[in-house]
Amino acid sequence: MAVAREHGVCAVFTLSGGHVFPVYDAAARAAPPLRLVDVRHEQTAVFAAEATARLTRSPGLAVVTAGPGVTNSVSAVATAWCNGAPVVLLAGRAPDYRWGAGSLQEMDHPPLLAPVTKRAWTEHEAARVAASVDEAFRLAAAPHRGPVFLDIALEAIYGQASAELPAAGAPDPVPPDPQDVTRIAGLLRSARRPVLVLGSDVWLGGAEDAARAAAEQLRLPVVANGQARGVLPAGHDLLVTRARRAALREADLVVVAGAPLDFRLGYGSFGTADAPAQVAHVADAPGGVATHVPLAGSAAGDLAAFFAALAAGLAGGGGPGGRAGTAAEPGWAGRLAEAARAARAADAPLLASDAEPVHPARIYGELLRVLDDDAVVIGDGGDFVSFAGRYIEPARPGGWLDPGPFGCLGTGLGYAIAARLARPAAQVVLLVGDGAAGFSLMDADTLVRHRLPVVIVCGNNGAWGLEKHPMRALYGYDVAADLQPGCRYDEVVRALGGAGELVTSPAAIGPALRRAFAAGAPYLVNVVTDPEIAYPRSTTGV
Ligand SMILES: Cc1ncc(C[n+]2csc(CCOP(=O)(O)OP(=O)(O)O)c2C)c(N)n1
Ligand SMILES: [Mg+2]
Repeated sequence: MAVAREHGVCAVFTLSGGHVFPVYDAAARAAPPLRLVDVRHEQTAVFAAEATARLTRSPGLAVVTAGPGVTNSVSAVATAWCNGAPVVLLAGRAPDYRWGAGSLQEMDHPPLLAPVTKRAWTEHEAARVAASVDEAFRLAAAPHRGPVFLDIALEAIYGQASAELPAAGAPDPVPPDPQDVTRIAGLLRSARRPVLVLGSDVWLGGAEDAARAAAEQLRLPVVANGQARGVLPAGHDLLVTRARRAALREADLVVVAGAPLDFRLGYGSFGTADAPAQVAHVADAPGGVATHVPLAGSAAGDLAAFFAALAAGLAGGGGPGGRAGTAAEPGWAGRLAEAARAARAADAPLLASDAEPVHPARIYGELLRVLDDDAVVIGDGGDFVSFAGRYIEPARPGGWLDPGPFGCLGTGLGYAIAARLARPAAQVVLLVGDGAAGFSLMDADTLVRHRLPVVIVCGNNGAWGLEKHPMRALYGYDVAADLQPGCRYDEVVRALGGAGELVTSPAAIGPALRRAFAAGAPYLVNVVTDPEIAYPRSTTGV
């Protein structure tokens, strides 16, 4: 635990099991003790560790018992893997001396975890535990970040040994190759309609200020994804996320930094069939540069260094488009800004919808009135969360937590627990679908036991909406997509010691949200919404 603390760990997320008691003993007896946050499902522990990493930008730690403790963690580890989140998962393991004889929960875990971690291995020697834990943290935190798994054989974890504490300290950032940056600068210089796409690694890599400065200096329209949402605050004249479709279609050059070129970005194909855009991909490590699309430029390395070098490379001069030293089309950025403004203006009627049953957009209309700039907003669900992504434009980076490309339902309570701990003074709002709620709502008990007030807004359409509507569209009918209409998820939270209420009319949403934020307790606002409203979706991810 001393090693974990050296790496910035303040809380250990866990669910008890005898294979890991020595870890608890070390945390409890440390001076000061390390906070143990014991949850109701291992998945929640790992999601909480992941969200800690994504919010604090230092590694998160989850500790689970052998066998089912590990297998229950796998979906959350895969989520951290897909999100590039530095997470260390420490696990117990059946004893070596009886290996093969069938001990309780005997399982060789690393092969299960290897495909979704940077490394998964077993420590067998008590004397080497400290060094292995140190290695796990270093590896998790080095770009491209990700989860690391270490299990410790029973004899080793219960064994006694003294070991030197490894010296702390992060490795120096590796800047991208200057020639690669020069090439991208050249592309930008001659582009007429450039767009800059920012992804979560911009935030995780501490490059948000450099990215904003570069975008502003070069007058680049910006589309922000994931945790980069907020790098340019809502209302910024270069922020064109709401006009992303036009921006990425009309662009002649798209520079994507800190995000993979996956389904969320049309697999890296921009422009039109007749006039494809050039693409430059910038990743925080060489393995992250896309290989499935032709790239006009690429760079790998520290993203803050990339943006600083790019801005320096393009400084000075004067171009026809008003963008220093470039060939940008006059009015390009302004045109997209206008399209983004028009999209926002077009939202107004739905955000204020008086329809009954409630239109999900109205929930966001009400939420936007009460959200602070530093709020942490978490989405766990289908259509309900897609609406959130459309309507909520964060004021600051790092406060938006969606499940990322693995799309795993059930992140909600784990993320909320971590958010409350990481940002003690900020509003924490979990937006959860009624379907998604089923995966983790029992962990409202954890919020209660650990006195972690968060606001949970359940978009309750009585359905797995994001499956129901597509199945209907494909087959003309749907099965296995209905849930109980108006189910009292608020009563679940009340039964667990929190608070909540049911809302069935649009006018009641605002007052309920205000009560929830004022409650100082875990509070679920259960809003019954219209099951017939489907999110207007253009991508399926397939
Ligand atoms: C663990 C997991 N199981 C299944 C899915 C498939 N899935 C994606 S969205 C969705 C529906 C979510 O329903 P709900 O949370 O109620 O949100 P809604 O779409 O109704 O707003 C399902 C089942 C998934 N993404 N993750
Ligand atoms: Mg639903």
